[in-house]
Amino acid sequence: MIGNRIKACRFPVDFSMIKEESYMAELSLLLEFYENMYKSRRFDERLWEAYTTGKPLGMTHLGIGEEAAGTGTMKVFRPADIVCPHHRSHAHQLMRGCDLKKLLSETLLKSTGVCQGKAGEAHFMDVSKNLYVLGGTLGPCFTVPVGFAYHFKHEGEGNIAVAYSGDGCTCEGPFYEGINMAAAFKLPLLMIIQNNFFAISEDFRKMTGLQSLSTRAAGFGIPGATVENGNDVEAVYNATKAAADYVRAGNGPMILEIKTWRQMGHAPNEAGTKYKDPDEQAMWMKRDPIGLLTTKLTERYGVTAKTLTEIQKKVEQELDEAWTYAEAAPYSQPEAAMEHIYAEC
Ligand SMILES: Cc1ncc(C[n+]2csc(CCOP(=O)(O)OP(=O)(O)O)c2C)c(N)n1
Ligand SMILES: [Mg+2]
Repeated sequence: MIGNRIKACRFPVDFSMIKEESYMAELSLLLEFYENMYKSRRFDERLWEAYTTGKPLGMTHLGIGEEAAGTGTMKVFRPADIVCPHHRSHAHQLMRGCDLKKLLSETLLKSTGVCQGKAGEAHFMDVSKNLYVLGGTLGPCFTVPVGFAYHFKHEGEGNIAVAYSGDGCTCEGPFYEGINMAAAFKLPLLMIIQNNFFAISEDFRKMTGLQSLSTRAAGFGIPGATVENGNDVEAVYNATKAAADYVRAGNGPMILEIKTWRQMGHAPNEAGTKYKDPDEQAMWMKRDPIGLLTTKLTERYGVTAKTLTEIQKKVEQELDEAWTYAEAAPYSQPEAAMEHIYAEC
């Protein structure tokens, strides 16, 4: 039962009644999750290797250890929903189907990137996928998905807006203004807090008086729920499905918190982690999301090591091709700076 692992506060669905299998389709879905999580892990590890060997990179934030959060949530949303991941979101972008070569090119600030290398990671926007990264001015950017949700409410076609935030960003004022407006107008907004415990070097339990950030929902008169082990992709998927169904049904917004763990430093150039409790780090390393899923696949479903190795080889080949493509591509030229500022009518 996922009820043991998900704490709900004023959530209208009784999680204790949802069996793990109720929303989970079948093995093929878990294998899809595995492929995406492995791809995201290797994407980030290669970026780390590039940084440590002095290759030129744009600003990047690695999601190593947080792959289940992006993968399990993103699978739930429809193509017409508008999703706004935060700055640590390669797993989210890959699961949404963003092109690997264009994603890597954008990270390397090349003209073959989805935004011609002018956005980089923080402002990555793939309009064809209805995906807009909110990674620039953290806080004010949360009012943007409220606008999308406002549009969807009036459009009336059952689409929802999804905003992601880290734990730290939930301490910014516009976060409250945005959610308050969404609550007041009963907008179809799902707010996902990807709580990796740290905002750069600050532990959220020192920044706030809270143990769980979804409890903030009570202050807006909306439901909130927390996935306590957000490294379990199955639990993440099930909870997100229930939450998205609730918002899509016209009940107004809700907050879903996914507790996970940033295994590395904040960013490659801020790689130190001395501020972390070593016992807590060790506990979460044992809960590595890919490790948990591998155990589940092999022990519960009898998936062989050979099958997983084949997936890994396929992913490595795709990544090799993407790196060759992106590294060979030119940077945007100065004259391109004046393009794509206004919509061309
Ligand atoms: C308004 C604003 N203040 C500060 C920053 C710099 N900054 C970038 S990421 C970050 C930490 C965010 O922490 P959290 O929300 O927990 O997300 P995480 O990085 O842990 O995924 C900060 C302070 C920013 N981008 N915008
Ligand atoms: Mg954080």
